[in-house]
Amino acid sequence: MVKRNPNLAKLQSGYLFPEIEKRKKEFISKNPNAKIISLGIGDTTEPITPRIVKGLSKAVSDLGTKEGYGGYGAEQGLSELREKIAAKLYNGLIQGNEVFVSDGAKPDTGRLQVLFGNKVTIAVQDPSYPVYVDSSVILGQTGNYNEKSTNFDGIEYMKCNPQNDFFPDLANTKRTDLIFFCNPNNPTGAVATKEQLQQLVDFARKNKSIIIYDSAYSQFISDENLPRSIYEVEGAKDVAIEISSFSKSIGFTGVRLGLTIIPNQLKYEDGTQVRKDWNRIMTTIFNGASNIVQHGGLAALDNAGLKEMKQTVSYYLENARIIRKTLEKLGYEIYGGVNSPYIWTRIPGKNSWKAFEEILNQAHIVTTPGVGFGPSGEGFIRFSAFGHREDIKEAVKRIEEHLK
Ligand code: PL4
Repeated sequence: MVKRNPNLAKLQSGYLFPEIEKRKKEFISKNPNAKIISLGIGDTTEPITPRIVKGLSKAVSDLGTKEGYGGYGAEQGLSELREKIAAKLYNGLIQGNEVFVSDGAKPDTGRLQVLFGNKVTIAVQDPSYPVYVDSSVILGQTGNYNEKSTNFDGIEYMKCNPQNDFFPDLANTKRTDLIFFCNPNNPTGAVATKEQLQQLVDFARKNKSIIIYDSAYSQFISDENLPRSIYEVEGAKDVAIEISSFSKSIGFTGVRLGLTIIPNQLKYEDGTQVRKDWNRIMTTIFNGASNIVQHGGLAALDNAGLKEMKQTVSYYLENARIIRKTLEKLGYEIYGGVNSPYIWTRIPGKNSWKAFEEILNQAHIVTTPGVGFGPSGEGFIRFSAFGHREDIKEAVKRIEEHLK
C-alpha cells in the first residue's frame, strides 16, 4: 500500500469552514424548523449585477458560433484583462505582464506554496485566513502541531490583537523567508495604514524576505487615506507578491476569478526573476481561468461594471454597519466592519467554540469561531456581513434578544 503523506497527518482536524458547515447541518437535523441565518462563511449572497451578467452571457453565446469559439487560452489570462486590471484596479502602479489571472486567491495561495517549496520558513498574522498555515503544513514547511502552544512548530505567528492595534510587533518578529499578510485582515477586519505597510515592507527588505500580500477584500476599503494595494508603498515591488480576488467584490465566489501580481523586479538571491518561475508553475499546473469568466471580469472593469462593483461592495458594507451598530449598542467590544466585511467581537467569559454554539443554539445564527483562525483568535467570534439585508435585519433583532 502507498504510505500516507505525513504532512497531512500533522493537520489537526478538518479545514475550518467544512467543520462549520458540519456543525450547522447537525444543528438543522436536530432542529428542522429553525430558521438559520448564516453569518459564518464569507460567501456572497447578492445576484451578479446586469453589466457583468451581460459580459458573461455574451462570452457564452460567442462560444456557440464558429467565429466566436475559442479553446485553451493563455495560462496567464487574456492580455486585455491583465492590462485592464493593471489600469483600473491598480491605477497603473503595476504592468499588465505582471498580472497572472487565475481561478481565485485561495488556489493561488496553494500554488505559491508549490512555487517556494518545502525549504522555506513562513510568518503569518495570528489570527489569519487558515489556508496560509494549512497549505504550509501540507507542503512540509513545518514541524508538528504543538499541543501546548497550539501552534505548528516552525511557523512564526505574529500576534495581532487589540493591544497592538492588530499590527504585528515587527521588532520582536523572527526573520522568515515568506511573510503572509492579509489586508484588510480576515478575520479581524483590521486595515493597515500606509505607515504600517511601509514598516512591513522595510522589515521585509531588511530581512530579504518576500511578502505574500492577500488583498482579497481591498475593494471594501472606502477610506481614501488607507492603501488598497501594497504597491502604494515605496519599495514594495522589490519584496511583495499580491494576490487578490473578484469573489467578494462582484459576487464571483462560485464563478471563480482571481489574480496574482509578481513584479518584474522581484528576484531570488541568485538574481532570477520570481515571475519567471511563477510563469513556469502556471503554465505547468494551471490551464488558465475560464474564458467565460474572464469576460465577466472584463465587463466588471469597464465604467458601468466598476459602478456596479461599488454598489455591491456598499451593500455589504451597509450590512456590516448594521451589525456593528447593534453590537455597539449592546456594549460589545467590536473591531472591523468599517473598511471590511468582517466584524470581530467577543462574548465575555466564553471561548470561541462555546460562543459559536451558544449563538447558534439561542439565536440560530451561524458565526465563525475566532480560534479557527489561529491561537490569538481564541475568545473571539467573527460575524460576516455577507447576507441579504432582510436576513441581516432579522439577525440583529435576534442578537438584541439573545446576546443582551
Ligand atoms: C470559504 C483572505 C472566506 N471555501 O474565492 P477566492 O479563492 O478568490 O478567495 C478566497 C479567500 C482568499 N483570501 C482570503 C479570504 O478570506 C478568502 C475567502 N474566505 C471566509 O469566510 O474566510 C470564504 C471561506 C472558502 C475558503 O476556504 O476559502
